[in-house]
Amino acid sequence: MTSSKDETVNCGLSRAPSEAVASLERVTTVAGLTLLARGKVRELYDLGDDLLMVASDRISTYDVVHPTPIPDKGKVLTGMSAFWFDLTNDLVDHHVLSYSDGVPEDVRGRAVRVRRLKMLPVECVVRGYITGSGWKDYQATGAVSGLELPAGLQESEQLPEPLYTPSTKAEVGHDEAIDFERTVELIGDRVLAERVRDVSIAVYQRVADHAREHGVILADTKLEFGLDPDGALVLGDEVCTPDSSRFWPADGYAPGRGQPSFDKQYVRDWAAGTGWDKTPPAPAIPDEVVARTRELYVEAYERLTGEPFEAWLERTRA
Ligand code: Q0Z
Repeated sequence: MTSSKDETVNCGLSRAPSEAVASLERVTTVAGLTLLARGKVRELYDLGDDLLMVASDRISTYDVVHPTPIPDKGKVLTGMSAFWFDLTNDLVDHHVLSYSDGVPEDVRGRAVRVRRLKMLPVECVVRGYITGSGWKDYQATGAVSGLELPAGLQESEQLPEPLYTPSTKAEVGHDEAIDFERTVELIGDRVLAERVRDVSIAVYQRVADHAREHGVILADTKLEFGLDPDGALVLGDEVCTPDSSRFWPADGYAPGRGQPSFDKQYVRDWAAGTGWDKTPPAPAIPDEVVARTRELYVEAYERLTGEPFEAWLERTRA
């Protein structure tokens, strides 16, 4: 999203993991692998020809990571992303190679071996509902990413059609909304920029339709693409996880107010209730809130994919 839920920290520009020891920060790395990049809750490793993307159990609310992990969160998000890569495979090729072969045993289930791509410098945000920074921009200007919207929209209202509202990857802080013409400049090829836009909308539509049939609204999502060595467009990163998207329960949805998120609302409500002012450090999460949040993640996996979470663990030999 434009609210940059998982900012990348380039290791060359930040502290190396071994130097983090003196700070309060806790950094775990996969034994024997070279860390290429770290997001707030994920890591990217060098596997030689390929890359390894590893999702942690860390959770952030209000853009701050809590010191307490949610067990299995990384596995749920990896499994959910795998399901969407598969569901959208006829629309666009993806970067996934394997969830088991070549994946170290200690991270199985929450890691994926992927093809190394040349990533495009654009965050491909698609919105089916007006919320978050899109709602803010609309209220201020009547437009989002240069697209004029009808007057009188309410917060969280479904848009007449899904909107492509790209952003740039900011080095630090929140991503910046850009219009389509800026993506043409950044990508350097109008036809490719059009395909990226059209595929983004098609992927959103496919996932949103599936989710809606399972009682879940996919309000918006952020996709990333890259080019393979032949110059073919490939869907990369993660697809429609709760960390890259907004999922709302369809039950109880009503425009005119913000909607509770499927996964994190429970932690957010608890965190806000503690009186925490939403500046770092985030508070430790009590056991009962951790347990309920884990349940909500697993329920989301099972509801959206239609299979027991155990099936994902078995398939990945986690
Ligand atoms: C993904 C990211 C993460 C931090 C680069 N297939 C690919 N080829 C080349 N680069 C990437 C990918 Cl997915 C790539 N990111 C985002 C993921 C931790 C940053 F797990 N950055």
